Amino acid sequence: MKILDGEVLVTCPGRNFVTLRLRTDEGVYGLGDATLNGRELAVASYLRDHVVPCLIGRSVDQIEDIWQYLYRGAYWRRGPVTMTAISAVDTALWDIKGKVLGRPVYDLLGGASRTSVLVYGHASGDNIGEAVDEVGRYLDLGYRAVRVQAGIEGLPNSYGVGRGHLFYEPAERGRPPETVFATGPYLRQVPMLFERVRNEYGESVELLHDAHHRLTPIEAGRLGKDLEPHRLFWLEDPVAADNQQAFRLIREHTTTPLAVGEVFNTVHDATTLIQNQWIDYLRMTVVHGGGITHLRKVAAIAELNFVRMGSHGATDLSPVAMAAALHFDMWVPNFGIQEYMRHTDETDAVFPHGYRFADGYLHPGDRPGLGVDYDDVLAAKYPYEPAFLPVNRLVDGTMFNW
Ligand code: CS2
Ligand code: MG
Repeated sequence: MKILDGEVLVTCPGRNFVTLRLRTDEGVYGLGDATLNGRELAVASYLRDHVVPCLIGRSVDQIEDIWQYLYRGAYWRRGPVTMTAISAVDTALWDIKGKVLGRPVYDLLGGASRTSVLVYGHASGDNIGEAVDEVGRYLDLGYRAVRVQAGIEGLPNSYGVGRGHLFYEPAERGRPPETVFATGPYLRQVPMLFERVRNEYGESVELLHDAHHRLTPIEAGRLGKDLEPHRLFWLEDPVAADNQQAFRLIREHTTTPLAVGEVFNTVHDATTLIQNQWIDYLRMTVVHGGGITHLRKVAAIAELNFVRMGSHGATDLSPVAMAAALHFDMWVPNFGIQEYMRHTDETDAVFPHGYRFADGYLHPGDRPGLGVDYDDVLAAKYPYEPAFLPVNRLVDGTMFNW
């Protein structure tokens, strides 16, 4: 069976999504998410202009060889645009293989290692009180793990704090917005937030927090230490992810578990972290981490170094990426937790899917392949709208995220 063509589909049912649909000469098609938040059209062009033309006529049986061809054959390796495009092709090929064989993708990877996938939701509030209330809302929905974020007192806006209930979207239409950050108030406030949450809801809920790369290593060490009494599942992205060495210092100062990796593209972004066991959870996911073919290798190296996987699952990852992550999570032996931000009804309608939430867990379903589809008619109602992720500055205007 050969690749006949590849369509790059762009739609905006509330936010932008790029999807690759590969069709075969025998009428089977597979889907891959190619969404890179705020940089969507760069991936669409890379796929359309540089990748899809090289795929026509290739055998869909050769998933590994096609991955190697696109990665090693391209001369220009790595980077989020390239790797998101490769991920989309790889995911679509796994979807096709599952459909051809009549099996869900997790079965092809080695079968289920668990009955379903533990997920965490996002409780956000403009202040501590609102965020604490929002945790209760998630517990009522059945979540067993909740990430908690609150706006920083005295600041007009803070990155990573969702607006409204249940949905979260950091990108904004038009030119990139700017958000401000104040380290001192943030470091004082976060331990108070988690003290309140623990007092209100007790010990059984798993709690997580995302620092969104805004601290220095020693600040992160202090935050981790201050959070120890509240027993977090993880502290995510304490520092900018470029410098893997930074995690050594954090590790030396705290037993709060550490997670990083949503912006990583290949294993080379994480080898020092993994080999030194400076992190507990690696947050790379299928869509930005080279597809299922690459991520399974990354997970194997992590497994041998006692690092567990904890896939990124924000709303800017489409239901195709969510499904791929869930199949991966069902199989991967060193699984930790899966992030799960709910998509809007409009998005769910464009991408009908088989995964289901119950009692704090998601199951990918047992449809052949990934179990996700794409509704062209609905998608056509939502044309692309330029949107950007915010730029972060300190209160005095300094660009940071060292
Ligand atoms: C966040 C993301 O989900 C997370 O952990 O860091 O929401 C991030 O802001 C977006 O995915 C960026 O596109
Ligand atoms: Mg994050």
